[in-house]
Amino acid sequence: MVVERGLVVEREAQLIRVFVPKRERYFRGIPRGKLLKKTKIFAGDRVEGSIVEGELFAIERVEDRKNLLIRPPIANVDRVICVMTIRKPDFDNFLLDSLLVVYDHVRCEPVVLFNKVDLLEEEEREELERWTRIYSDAGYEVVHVSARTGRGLERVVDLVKGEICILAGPSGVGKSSILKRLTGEELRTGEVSEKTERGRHTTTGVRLIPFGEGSFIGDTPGFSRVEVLQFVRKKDVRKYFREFLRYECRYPDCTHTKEPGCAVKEALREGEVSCERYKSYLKMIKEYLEELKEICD
Ligand SMILES: Nc1nc2c(ncn2[C@@H]2O[C@H](COP(=O)(O)OP(=O)(O)O)[C@@H](O)[C@H]2O)c(=O)[nH]1
Ligand SMILES: [Mg+2]
Ligand SMILES: [Zn+2]
Repeated sequence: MVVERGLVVEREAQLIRVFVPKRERYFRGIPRGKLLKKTKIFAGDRVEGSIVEGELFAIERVEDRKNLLIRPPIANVDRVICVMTIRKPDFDNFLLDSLLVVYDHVRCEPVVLFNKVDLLEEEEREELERWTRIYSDAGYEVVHVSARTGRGLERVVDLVKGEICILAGPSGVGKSSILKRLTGEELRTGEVSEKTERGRHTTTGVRLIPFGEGSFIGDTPGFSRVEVLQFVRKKDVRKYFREFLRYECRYPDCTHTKEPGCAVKEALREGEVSCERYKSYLKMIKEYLEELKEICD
C-alpha cells in the first residue's frame, strides 16, 4: 500500500481534517491501530497513513513533534509573527522582548512585524526606524506592514513560505486584519492573555488556514501578555537574548549582571548591545544594576 503523508489542519473534538499536499486536497482523518488510541493528535501534526475509499485518511503514525504549543494547541509551529505597532496602541518593547524569549524557547522563529505604518507621522517614522535597527541588529527579521493598504504583506508571505505560523501580540494591533488579508478569513477567537489564560476558546478546535505556497497560519493568536519566568528558568533567559550569544564572558555561566569580565556589559558600554534590550533582560530576571544609570542614562 502507498504511504501517504499529510498535515492535520483541524482538530475539533472527534473531527480530524488532514491536508495531503501531493493530492492537493483534504480528507477526514481516522486514527488507526492500538497505539493511536493513546496518541493525542493536534493541529499541526504531520501524519502518515493511507487513503481509504478515496475519502478517509487512515492515520497510522504521527511524526515526532518539533514543539507543541499549549494555548492554542498547535504542534510543529515554525514561526510566530509578533505583531506590534508604534501607535494605536503604543509600542511595548518589554512585551515584544518577552514574546521573543518565550517563543525562542519553544523553537518558534519569530518575525517582528510592525503594523499600521500607514498611520505614522514623520516623528513616529523615526521611532519606527530606531526600533527596527535595534531588533535587526539583535538578529531578528523585521517587517513593516499596513494591513489596511496591504503594503509589506508579500514580504511576510515570502518569509514564512512552507511554514506553520501563528500570530501573537497585544489586542488592537491588527492581528485579525492581517489574518484576513493573508487568508481571506476571519480570526475566530480572542487573545490568550495571561490573566484569562483559560481563554475564551477552550472548547473550540484549532484550525490551520492555508495561504501562500504551502504555508499555514493558526486561527488562534498566541499570547498577548506573558510572564517569562512561568515558561523559562531564570538562568536560561540569557540564552534567548540572541545578541548576547555573540560575546564570550570570563565565566561561561555569566549572567551578564555583576560578574567581572562580562563581555556583554562591555558591548553595552560600546553601544553594540542596545540599552533597551538589556533593560528588558534585567526586568525579566528581576535584577537591578546600579551602574546601569551611568552606562545607559
Ligand atoms: N490604519 C490602520 N488601521 C489598522 C491596520 N490594521 C488594523 N487596523 C485597525 O485596527 C483595529 C484593530 O484591528 P484588529 O485586526 O481587530 O486587531 P487585533 O485585536 O490584533 O485582532 C481595527 O479597527 C482595524 O481596522 C492598519 O494597518 N492601519
Ligand atoms: Mg482580533
Ligand atoms: Zn557576561
